[in-house]
Amino acid sequence: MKAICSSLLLIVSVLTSCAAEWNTKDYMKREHSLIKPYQGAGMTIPYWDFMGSTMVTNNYIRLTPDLQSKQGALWNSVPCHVRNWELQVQFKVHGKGKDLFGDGFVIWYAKERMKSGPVFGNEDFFQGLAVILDTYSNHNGPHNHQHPYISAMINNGSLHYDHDRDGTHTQLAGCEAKFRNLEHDTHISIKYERDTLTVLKDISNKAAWAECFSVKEIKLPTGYYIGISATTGDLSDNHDILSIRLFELDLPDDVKDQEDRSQIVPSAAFFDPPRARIEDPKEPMSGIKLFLVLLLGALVIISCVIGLVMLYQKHQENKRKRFY
Ligand SMILES: [Ca+2]
Repeated sequence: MKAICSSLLLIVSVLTSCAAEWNTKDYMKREHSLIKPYQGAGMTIPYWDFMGSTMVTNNYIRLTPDLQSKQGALWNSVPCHVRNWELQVQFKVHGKGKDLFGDGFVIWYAKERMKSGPVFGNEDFFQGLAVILDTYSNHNGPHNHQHPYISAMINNGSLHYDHDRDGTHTQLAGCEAKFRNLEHDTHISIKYERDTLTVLKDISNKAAWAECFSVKEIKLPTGYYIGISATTGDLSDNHDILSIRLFELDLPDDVKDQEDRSQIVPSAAFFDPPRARIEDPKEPMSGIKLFLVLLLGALVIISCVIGLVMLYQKHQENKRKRFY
């Protein structure tokens, strides 16, 4: 009897611990995730739409091929109502270019979807979050960081993404990440938990996340869409997405649970201090301009000398006249 009781107790305790574990588990949301096999019936992907140069294969979704002037995007068709989430994306950026390649891709959590535009294939003045994996430095002058570079931007629809400065004037934070042309798998994780945005990378084949940056006091509403877009310009790369996984983070004590988060305007309390906007140095005087300036100077001097000589001659003449 005692043995039965204790074994029953054991079973119950195992069951309750399982249940406890289950409660705190983070759930993958199938409707916001994209894993192999991608295709449903025919050419469609359940819960996802694609546009531009995007091409679906059995093993990856190619947003752009390694060709000039391409734009592609992939958008979740279901608005995301999860309050605390983690988005993990496996990607591969690769191409023929050794030193010259571009432009990069962006992971979006945005109000509007399927809008092509100048910000890595998506519209400018967007509303929401952009996590930008920029492979090409558009800025001519020195940067205080190297490329490829991962950064985040929060926009309420009023900010312009400035390609010429690689978005450094509107970024929350950023980190360098050499994720291009690697043999091993490369992943990024975007975590939005208790109004803190954390970006992690797993690109060094260690099967471990390394923090890129973490920013507190980020306000994002529920009901936006997850998307990924990429572009090539004069320079190019294959921008491939292998999987997207969205996990709901279960935080039972979170205040967000009681709050209506659907009407929040995207905002951030802290931004990176803008890099000093140093104007590009003035161009030195060109050869022809310098020649003309010197010629003008010489002409002025010559006419002065001629004038003086003439004055002197007239003076001498007057002197002679007085003698006779
Ligand atoms: Ca760039």
